[in-house]
Amino acid sequence: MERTFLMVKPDGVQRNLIGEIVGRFEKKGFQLVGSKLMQITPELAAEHYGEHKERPFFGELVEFITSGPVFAMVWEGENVISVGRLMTGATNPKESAPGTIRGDFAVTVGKNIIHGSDSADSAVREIGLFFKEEELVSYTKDANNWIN
Ligand code: FUP
Repeated sequence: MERTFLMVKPDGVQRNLIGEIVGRFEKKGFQLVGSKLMQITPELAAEHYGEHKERPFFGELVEFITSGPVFAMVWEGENVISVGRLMTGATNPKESAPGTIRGDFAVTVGKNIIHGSDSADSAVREIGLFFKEEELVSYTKDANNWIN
């Protein structure tokens, strides 16, 4: 089953959007297989955003992502990488459609609430950067067994 790395950025944590975002992915039908509230170090930030290291906004990006706790998650499900990106919305909230997380909650590209892996290779790389194998769980759900 496909897995992706999603992360509520410091602005999303500060604005109390963790529950909203987790709820959207749960209700969609994806399964949470790992999560943690954590502080990103400058070293991890530089590694995570390595592809942007020559870009003019790199310094600000690292400063922002290390400015407060983030909520890192691994989600599992059919096509979760591409559907997760759809649910996240375009990078620039000016272009992200209403109904997407960025379209509903963000105004500027600098503070755009959520990160989501953009490919299968990125997902593997990012999950490995943020989580140890033993922090991820595989399980099946059967809600009817938990009512009585
Ligand atoms: P995304 O995959 O949608 O998160 O976007 P990118 O990987 O292209 O960019 C990562 C982050 O860099 C964005 F979330 C915000 C920041 N960024 C800027 O600040 N300015 C830009 O022009 C592009 C990206």
